[in-house]
Amino acid sequence: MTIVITGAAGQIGYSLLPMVASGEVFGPNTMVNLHLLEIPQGLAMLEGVKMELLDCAYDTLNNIVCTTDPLVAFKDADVAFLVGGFPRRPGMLRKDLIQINTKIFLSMGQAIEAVASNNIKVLVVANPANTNALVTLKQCTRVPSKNFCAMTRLDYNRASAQVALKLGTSVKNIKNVIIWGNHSASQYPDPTTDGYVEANDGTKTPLSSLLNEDDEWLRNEFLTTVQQRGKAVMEARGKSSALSAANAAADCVRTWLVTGTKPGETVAMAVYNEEGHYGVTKGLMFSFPCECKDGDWVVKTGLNVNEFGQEKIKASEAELLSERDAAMEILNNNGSGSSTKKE
Ligand code: NAX
Repeated sequence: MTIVITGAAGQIGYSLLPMVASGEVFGPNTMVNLHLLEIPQGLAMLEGVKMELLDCAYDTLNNIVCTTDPLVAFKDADVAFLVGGFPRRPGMLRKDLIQINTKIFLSMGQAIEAVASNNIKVLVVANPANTNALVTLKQCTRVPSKNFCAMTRLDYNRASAQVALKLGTSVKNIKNVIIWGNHSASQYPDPTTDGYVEANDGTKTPLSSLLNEDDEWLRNEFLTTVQQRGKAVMEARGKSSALSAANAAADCVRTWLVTGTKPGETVAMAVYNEEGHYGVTKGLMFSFPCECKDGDWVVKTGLNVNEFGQEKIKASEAELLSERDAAMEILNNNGSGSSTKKE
């Protein structure tokens, strides 16, 4: 398989590369060719990372290409992790972040359209992840919109871990926590609509019955902890949450493309909302509970979201609509609107 990792010399790249190269994501019987994309300033560091990867002598690593040319990176690519982007600097407005990254992801989408495999699967990690993914997929006519996903798996892992801590149980027993919406502070982490604890003997207890006495925790401390976790890690470590982000990217792609979800279980993925699920505007990249099978995902439908949850979903939808409008305006002003392939 040919796997692209953009921003490969960055922090998340450094944690993600060993997971992809060692077989931890695609399994011990799949040989991988790594196509690593950087900007010119990152290339020297990337060469150092390549040396280390060679020195790991992974059985499953076939070949490494380091490049600054997206057309080389995406050539015949089967899977892409889009991690490279322009980071939000102190004092920078989200609008400015969207402006710079829209141009970057326009070029990623154009390269995918030009040279990638027809069935490439793309996970967007770089922020603003949902809108970057939308900009990318809009450039592609050969590749179905279903093949693009923005990462909310880290939020799902964070939320599941907080619930496990609260209940004093292992995180492996916590199932079907939902992340609704944007990978931003407007997301709605929701353990009680469909979540449950699965005991070692298989008994399932709904999280709504275990946490219902504690509305205050659910609606305040829990929400803020998950929504602000990236910032808290940044403040404590002085660096971004690269290890847990890389781990989540690996989890997301493994579940989506390799293992699938177990029957009845869901994970969080921000996917192209073609159907208008849960009343959310069609055409946004929105995080929903997803079931995965045979390299595909479906949104789990029919869940009953309470009024509090519906308000939160609306708020995140509003943020995504304004991000989408800002990105589309930039594409239009850039002369790329008319060449935007998908409406
Ligand atoms: P770093 O700044 O350490 O690395 C980013 C790398 O991307 C750099 O090496 C840079 O040279 C490269 N890059 C920049 N523009 C590029 C381009 N056009 N083509 C190729 N490479 C390019 O950031 P890191 O901590 O690795 O984070 C990467 C991205 O992940 C950021 O946008 C960050 O906001 C986002 N995150 C997303 C998360 C999620 O859950 N979706 C969580 C973690 C993280 O905050």
